[in-house]
Amino acid sequence: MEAAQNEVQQAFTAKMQAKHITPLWTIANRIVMREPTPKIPSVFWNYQRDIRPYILEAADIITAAEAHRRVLVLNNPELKHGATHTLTCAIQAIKGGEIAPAHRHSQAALRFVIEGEGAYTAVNGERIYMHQGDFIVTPAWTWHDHGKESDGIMIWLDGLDVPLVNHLGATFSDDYEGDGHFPQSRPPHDSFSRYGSGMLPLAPITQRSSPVFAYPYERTRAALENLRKANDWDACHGLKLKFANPATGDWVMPTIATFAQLLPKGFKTAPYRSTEATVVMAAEGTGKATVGEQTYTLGKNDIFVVPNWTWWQVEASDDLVLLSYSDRAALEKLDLWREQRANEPLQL
Ligand code: GTQ
Ligand code: FE2
Repeated sequence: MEAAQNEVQQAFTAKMQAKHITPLWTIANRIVMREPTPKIPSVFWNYQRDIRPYILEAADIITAAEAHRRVLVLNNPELKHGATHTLTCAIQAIKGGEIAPAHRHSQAALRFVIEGEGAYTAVNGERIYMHQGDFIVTPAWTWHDHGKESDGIMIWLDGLDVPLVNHLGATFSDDYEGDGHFPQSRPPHDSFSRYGSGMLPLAPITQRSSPVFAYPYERTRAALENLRKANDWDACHGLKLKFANPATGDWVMPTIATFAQLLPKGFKTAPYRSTEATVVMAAEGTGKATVGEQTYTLGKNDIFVVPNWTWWQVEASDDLVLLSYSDRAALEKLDLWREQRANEPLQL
């Protein structure tokens, strides 16, 4: 508890303030709390109502070249930039004939593809053509540009560790000089064949992120569908898998953990909380999510935020597939990841 201050102590505290010094006894219980007290609320965006009309409107009023990235950032109401205190969530669109020019940055990025066909992300000159539900990786400091040769629009979710990296004061970025494209260096989907087919090159793999840049939804969905036959459900997660770096078994990126999850029709998860802050997108199906005091009705491509240390549960009205990402990969490296399952004591 903070000690109540008498007049002499108050005067002392005030005097110290001018020197940018604080007596610890006046603030102790605000800086070393008994448990995490999230600084952000949960948030929800309905894709059809809150996102789609506006990203289509953005596509009418600005070109990808002009915008550099045609992106609408989904912000937590408590933050200037970020869906959580560590991660951003944004919606990007590209139209036929457009190029989003190559650049690189120390922030890592992921994409969950929402709608459309035919656009690619090129990572270090390797094109990855995107399909609905695909999880695409843009490791930190890799050159990346996006493009679309065919007609029509393509829309996807971007998740980046911008608030985390910026908070740590470690942000760098660079624009590629030239016509927008980083030169094509490898055939499309080369990384998937080289590293993602259950085989690996003989040479050692040294990069810190997954050498695979695309985790196609087709494969994700088939894995979940086949595994449901095992009838091996986790009370808090249903059937939840992590996307993995095939060279290490670790998370795909050093800072961001990514997941795919199946909740079969009628399944209701038991309450769960952890120190990670998570952004969830419903890739398929319908259901209901309860996050803290809030309850959200989920449809395809709806997005919600689970703040750190907040109880949440999900109920599937239909077979429900969730794609999600969190700061767990960073927290684990700092030995700060903790979890608690409903009706289990907290073990720290
Ligand atoms: O596609 O390169 O949402 O650099 C934010 C920053 C997307 C991107 C974002 C970026 C990108
Ligand atoms: Fe980028």
